[in-house]
Amino acid sequence: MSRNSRIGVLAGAVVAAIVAFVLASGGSSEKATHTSGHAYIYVVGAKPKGGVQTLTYNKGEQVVFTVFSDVADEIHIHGFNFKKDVTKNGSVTFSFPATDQGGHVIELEKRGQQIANLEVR
Ligand SMILES: [Cu+2]
Repeated sequence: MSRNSRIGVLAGAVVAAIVAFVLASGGSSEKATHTSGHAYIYVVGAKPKGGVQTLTYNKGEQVVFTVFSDVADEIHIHGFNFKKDVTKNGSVTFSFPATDQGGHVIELEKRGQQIANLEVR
C-alpha cells in the first residue's frame, strides 16, 4: 500500500467514526429532555428547533431557561402565568422557583405555538 492510499484509508475511517457519532448522538427522533439547570430553547421559523422539548425540574429547584427567537412574540408559561415579550432575533430569560407540580405549556402566545413543556415533579 502506498503512503497516499494509507492516508486515504485512515481519513475514511475517521469520517466513518464521525458519521457514526453524529447518528448516535443526534440522529434519533426522540424528543430532547432537559433536566435541571439552565435550559435553552431555540425558535427557528416560529417553531422550536428539535421539537417540543420537556424541561424537567424537581419541586423547589430554580427554573432557568432562555428562549432565542427569530420571530417577535410573547413567551407565555402556562400555570405560572409568566409572560415576557421577545423581539425578532432576540432572547429572553426566565428564572423562578419551581413551585407548581405538573406539566406547564410554554408557548409563543400570539401564534399559539407550543415551544416547550415545563415539567415540575
Ligand atoms: Cu399562552
